[in-house]
Amino acid sequence: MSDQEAMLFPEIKYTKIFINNEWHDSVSGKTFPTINPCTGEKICDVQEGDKADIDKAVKAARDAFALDAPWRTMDASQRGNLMVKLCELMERDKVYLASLETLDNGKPYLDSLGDLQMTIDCIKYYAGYADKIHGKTIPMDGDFFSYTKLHPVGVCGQIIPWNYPLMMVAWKWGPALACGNTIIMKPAEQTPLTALYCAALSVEAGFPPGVINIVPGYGPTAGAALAEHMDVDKIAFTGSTEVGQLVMMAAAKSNMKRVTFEMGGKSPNIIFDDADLDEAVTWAHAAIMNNHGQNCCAGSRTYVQEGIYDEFVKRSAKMAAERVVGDPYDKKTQQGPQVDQEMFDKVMKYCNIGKEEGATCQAGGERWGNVGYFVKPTVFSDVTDDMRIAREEIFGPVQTILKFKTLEEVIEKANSSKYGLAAGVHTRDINKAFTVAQSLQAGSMWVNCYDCISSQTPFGGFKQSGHGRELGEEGLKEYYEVKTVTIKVPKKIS
Ligand code: TXE
Repeated sequence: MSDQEAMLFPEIKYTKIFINNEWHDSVSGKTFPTINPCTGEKICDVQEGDKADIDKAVKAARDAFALDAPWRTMDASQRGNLMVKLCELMERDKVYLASLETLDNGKPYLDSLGDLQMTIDCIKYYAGYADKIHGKTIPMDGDFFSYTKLHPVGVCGQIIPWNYPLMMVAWKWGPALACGNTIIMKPAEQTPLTALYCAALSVEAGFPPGVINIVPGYGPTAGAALAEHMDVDKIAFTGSTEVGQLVMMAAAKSNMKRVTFEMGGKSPNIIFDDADLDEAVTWAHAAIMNNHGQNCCAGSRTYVQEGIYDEFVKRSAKMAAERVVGDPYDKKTQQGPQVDQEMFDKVMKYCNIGKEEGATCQAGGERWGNVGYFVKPTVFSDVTDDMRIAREEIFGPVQTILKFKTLEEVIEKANSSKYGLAAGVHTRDINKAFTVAQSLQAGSMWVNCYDCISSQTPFGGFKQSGHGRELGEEGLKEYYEVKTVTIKVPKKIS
């Protein structure tokens, strides 16, 4: 079977809680359904983890982190080897994994394959770091010898969302495993299936029991239990800013565990009059429409300079109207359904708010078809900064196009948001590009491109979009503690 051909009905192999390399039923006996967003029908029931299951998983992860446990006594290079082996198994099963991702999430199959490639690249990138996490020797004053040792933080809770289920596994597991931590992951309730399959692959790869544990379940129960657990050393969260605040409070109130957050955004994408118009329209369209707008760094505020505004709107509306929506297994499809009823309702609500606020709906603005959670690619023009559609995260395929006159004005407007995850600027003038790049409060800044993310480059948010960084060397730093060891010596020899 070629990579291009999806499995239309991938067999569902794993639906239980994964602890100590074994599959468990939930302590409560409860299950929850995961839904096919194309149809609204149930795919299967999954064991519903809760506080009691989190306790079991934390115990397993703690035992696996004991000083004499195989994971702690293993060569660092061997940790890297296990990670590479996991990548090889993902590669072997890529048609299955990408098909399963599409079934559970609704994203086009070719996008799932692309996500899986980035998943593999990310784990491989961090695998290379496993035996290169070096401390320093430090010329301390006095008769002492001092060195730093970079220690794994310990037992790490990882709570992930549903928009990139496979990639989120890699972003979280990669740096955690490279540093030698143990993991309890709670996948999103909408999309638990691919993470569970990756867990099965981790056994085949040879990870010792308890190093990786997965507890599917709901946020306020399983997620909260992880965030407030007294024996979890760190929590890494990707999701909404509102829940991020809850997780931060839970971390503070329990044991002050380390925290890293990647949360929402309302990212500005700025197009100057002198930009290559075709290129800019295409980048700006992709910036908001990719992954159905369910992208934390989506370019959801398109600022266009007044001289090209009308033409830009016209071309953007045409592009949105021509975007192919439908069956995600069809290779021509660019956009599948939103992930669930709640997200569909949220996007439809904002389409209505946009119309009520007086923005002009140039394309879409309504449901696509009459089954599942599909939304027509939508473009609003005449959007002003005070409108809710320009301020709040819609998380759907809704482009809002705002007009600006000057460089100074657009910098101020772009920065006037509680978020600061990403931003784009399109211009042929290097000075304008540089000034914008220097001025914007955003963790990622793209010039004449958008959403260009790689394992090698750090990613994360200013302001309420996040704390800490993922990916790159910066992402690794979030998963180790720096220990300074100072030894009294008889006489300093410099
Ligand atoms: O997010 P939640 P939802 C934004 C986006 C979206 C909105 C709501 O605007 O429309 O958030 O999405 C777990 N304690 N983003 O409701 O609830 C939950 O089970 C601990 C942006 O899906 O934040 C899931 O695993 N955990 C974002 C994860 O948190 C809790 C991606 C995310 O869910 C919890 C997703 C609790 N009390 C949504 N409540 C991005 N940054 O990419 C929920 N969870």
